[in-house]
Amino acid sequence: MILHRRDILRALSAGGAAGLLGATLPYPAFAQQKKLRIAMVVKVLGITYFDVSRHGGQKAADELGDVELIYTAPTKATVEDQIQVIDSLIAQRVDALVISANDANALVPTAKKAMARGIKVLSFDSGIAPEGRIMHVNAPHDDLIGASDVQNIAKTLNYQGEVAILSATSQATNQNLWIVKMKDEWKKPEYAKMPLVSVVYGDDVLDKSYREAQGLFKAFPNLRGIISPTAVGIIGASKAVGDAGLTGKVFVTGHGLPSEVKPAMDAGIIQTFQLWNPADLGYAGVMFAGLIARGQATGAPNTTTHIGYLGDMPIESDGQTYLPKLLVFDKSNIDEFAKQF
Ligand code: RAM
Repeated sequence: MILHRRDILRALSAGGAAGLLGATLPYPAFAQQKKLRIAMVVKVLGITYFDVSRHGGQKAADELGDVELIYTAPTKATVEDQIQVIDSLIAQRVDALVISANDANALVPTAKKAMARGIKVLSFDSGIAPEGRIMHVNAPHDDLIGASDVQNIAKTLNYQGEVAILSATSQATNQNLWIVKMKDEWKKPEYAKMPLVSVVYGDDVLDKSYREAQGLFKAFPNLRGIISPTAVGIIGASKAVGDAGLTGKVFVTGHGLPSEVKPAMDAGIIQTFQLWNPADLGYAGVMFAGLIARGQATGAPNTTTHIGYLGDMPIESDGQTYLPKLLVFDKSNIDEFAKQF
């Protein structure tokens, strides 16, 4: 077939390049979105909390369509190991990174390198410092979480007795912020007879958390409470209390998955503890990353983005969006939540 200039012009005005090439080539193919590869990098492998976040992330990937979700982490919750994991993802030229940071500042150079290559970098759960990420998808506000941790153990102990904190790693952004906020709450006069005696670190490792709790029993024979704001530490601390025959004397609270914490609550070691839905956190992280990578959101402070079933999520002036609901668990609701996560 010989095409004359006027035929070409007619074809172009009728339907663009597809009109010219004939009906066999579907025009929408030209408009199709690029397949995205989004990597979710958590603190460490093997933690149920992050496995639940991953499910949320996968749901977001499915809803975004044409997204491959890569879920990975180091085997130890250290920033050095996490940098290696991220470097290899940069080499694989992923489109976006959604990172739960083992250290807010030490990840910045690596995150900047990724961003310089066009990779969209977000943090979720545990933040990267602002210069190393576009935005941070956070749990509920840190001050709310920290204050509630102290209130929870105070209610159990009737505002009396020595309390220690058993955290995750000493560099974790989220745990360290919560500890700062707990200490703020602790300054209030109602806690005068409930002193904070020590802060120790179980490194998000069950064995180490267990041993750190045993160390606390030895060092503080009058210890009455442990706040463990980590889904691993709360289990290690509770097991140590039970094994040491201290049930009824030492009580535990903090952050944990209802399904994992329920036995300790049934045993009377924990009366109340808290969390948010980790699946929501992973869902929001991946959804924001996908929308930013596709140019459908900026992730900039003071903007609001519709995040699927979570609805409109505003990014505050600090570059963070927060989950709205802090869930506090006790005997009245543990069974219902243990079925969910
Ligand atoms: C631990 C992790 C995570 C934290 C939860 C509550 O498993 O450190 O970052 O958010 O606990």
